[in-house]
Amino acid sequence: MTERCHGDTRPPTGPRARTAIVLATAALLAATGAAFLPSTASAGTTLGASAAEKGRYFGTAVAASRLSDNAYTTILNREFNMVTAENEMKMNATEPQQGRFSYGAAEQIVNHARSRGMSVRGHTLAWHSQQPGWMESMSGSALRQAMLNHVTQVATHFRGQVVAWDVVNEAFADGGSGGRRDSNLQRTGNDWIEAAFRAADAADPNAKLCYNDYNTDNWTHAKTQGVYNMVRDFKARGVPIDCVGFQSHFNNNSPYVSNYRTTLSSFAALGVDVQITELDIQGAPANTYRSVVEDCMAVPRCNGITVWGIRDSDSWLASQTPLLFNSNGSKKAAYDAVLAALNNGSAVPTTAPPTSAPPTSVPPTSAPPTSVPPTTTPPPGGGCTATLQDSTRWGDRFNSQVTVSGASNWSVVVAVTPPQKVSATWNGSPSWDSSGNVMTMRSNGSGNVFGFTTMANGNWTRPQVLSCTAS
Ligand code: G2I
Repeated sequence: MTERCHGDTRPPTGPRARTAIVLATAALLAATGAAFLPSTASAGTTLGASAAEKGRYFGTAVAASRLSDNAYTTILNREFNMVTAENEMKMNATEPQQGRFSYGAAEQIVNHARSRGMSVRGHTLAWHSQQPGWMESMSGSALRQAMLNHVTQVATHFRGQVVAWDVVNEAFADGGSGGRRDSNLQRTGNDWIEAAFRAADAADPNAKLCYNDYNTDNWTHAKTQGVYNMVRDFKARGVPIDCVGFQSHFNNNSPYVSNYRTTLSSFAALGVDVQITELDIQGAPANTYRSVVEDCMAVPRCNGITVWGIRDSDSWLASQTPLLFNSNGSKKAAYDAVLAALNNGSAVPTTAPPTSAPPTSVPPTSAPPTSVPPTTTPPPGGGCTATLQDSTRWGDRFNSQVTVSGASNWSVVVAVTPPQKVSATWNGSPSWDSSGNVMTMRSNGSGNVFGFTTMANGNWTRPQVLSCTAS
């Protein structure tokens, strides 16, 4: 069994080393019981901030071609802290000719996201659809080799930049069989999926590796059960799988059903994270969006939700108006329902840091976050004061909150200690120095309290406020 730290950018270690860390953490959890934070309502004002306050993410699919649209990027940068490339990391985009890789459009998205403190989900390494022409006509061991080489090359290229990969997408058949979908990849042998996971594991040991599919939301469906049995088998045999993605394209033919929560929690009970990866709902009924978010928030291992586009006009199903923003960029009723459900939801369990990497400067979680005194920027003269307060801590990361006083337009410089990395921010506009360790956060009209998530990467030193400048 292997497991990865969400957003972990440490250099790869051997699978066995990771196993030891996870077993130690699991043993600790089992001994102490999962420590749930009280489900008090929080008051995030954006989707990403509200999700991050609960230890989760809220993401969207992004098309590189839309990054030049100012209305689009304004919403993207304000609301989301996870990004999936809608098409740019698919096999036909990244290896258009065999052995010749092309990453330009994908990198545009990755750079846009990561330079603003958002994380990236990779979609997708192996799929029967959107294959490049040269691959579509291949079969047998040549195809198997080409697929594995693709997985290895692409996962290696993005190592450290992608927190989770949809390693294999949509490999199960629709209908009542519960079996695999016929495809050129499937015809290379039933073990093609686990081979892809092992190749991805070798290429990027720290990324979370997911199986992703659609119409797997209804617990009673044969397809859902087929995927469940595969994941159970993988966990039993030590195939390196960390997460299952539920696309959750809901429409009149494939509606949301109330056993969705059972589906999420049943998969999570197998020892994988679950993520909602491509959410859209025909007509965007607020109640259905609320139910979906509540279901995720009720499952501790449901660690993030991604909607498949920002505005209705960005959707692959634009005529169904299935998203959270109108085509003019205004928030829909479904947006308010989602934000409220995030703010009312439970935080994921807190866990002690892995025992193999003890905290260096902060005592373990037996001391509640609020008992640590806040630090205030010492140097006066900038025209404002910034006070950093510890917030929630998880096994691999922690949140900090900074309160600014003395100015309504400000910029605050914060430093983290390598190998720490900031993986998400909210209520401000961040920029970074070339080391990636020093973040300048500017006010963006969201008030005078901003926050950020730091991946500890083994170092639990509290981030430092270096300056506060009124502007
Ligand atoms: O079909 C919805 C999603 C189902 N799950 C897997 C996802 O990867 C898939 O995304 C969609 C994209 O949203 C579409 O944008 O995948 C489609 C292709 O399977 C994407 O459509 C393609 C068109 O078919 C192409 O003609 C077009 O060139 O988008 C391309 C880029 O705009």
